[in-house]
Amino acid sequence: MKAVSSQQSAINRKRTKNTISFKLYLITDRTVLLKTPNYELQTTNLFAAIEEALKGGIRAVQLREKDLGIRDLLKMAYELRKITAGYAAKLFINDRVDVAIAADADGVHLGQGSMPAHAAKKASDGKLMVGVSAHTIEEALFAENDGADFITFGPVYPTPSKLKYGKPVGINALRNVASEINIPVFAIGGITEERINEIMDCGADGIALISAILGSSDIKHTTERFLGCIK
Ligand code: 3NM
Repeated sequence: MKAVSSQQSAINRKRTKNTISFKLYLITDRTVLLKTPNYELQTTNLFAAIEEALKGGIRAVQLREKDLGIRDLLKMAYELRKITAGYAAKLFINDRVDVAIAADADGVHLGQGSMPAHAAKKASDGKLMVGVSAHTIEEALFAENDGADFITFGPVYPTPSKLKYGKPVGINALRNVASEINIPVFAIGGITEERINEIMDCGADGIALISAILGSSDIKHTTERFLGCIK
């Protein structure tokens, strides 16, 4: 096999990293929305909240409503597909490759208990983009070698929904993963506006988040501020 020079591998790395067109990845959670202080004034439901984020510039949304049965999830996926398409935004479905295919989503986001990345690619005839949640360098390397298009890595900071899994991974682990992994790395977990610079300085390619946007009292403007800081 032909040896690849270090310059060539740097070019390949850059090319791979360029395949993801977004830097901010919004994940849905109806329960966060319900805790927003004045939520009835700003958003009557999740779709309205997502549309506010899209107006603010979000171009990637992951539907992640783990308590829903397949039919309710599919209904939400159809509706979100319509809404995101209106803004040329990507739609990902958490865990369910079948729902992603049925709803014409752009991709699927897989957890460590989901079908592995190579199988999601095969099941979708290579049509779905595949994101994988990784929490260790080993999981990140596995996802990359298994055909994932990008990973989320976290939780970087403490975040209520993940406290049961123990200590957050922290920024040193994020820096290490971002330097070792050739596919894009999205930092996740407890990310607020104040933490964006620290995260991006670690070499992350983007940020994935729920509450800093969905829990905000002004979703559109918060999204705009996030995007302004990431650029
Ligand atoms: N996955 P927030 S952390 C859904 O570490 C999710 O894989 C995580 O929510 C992981 O932005 C997380 O409100 C929660 O902290 C992200």
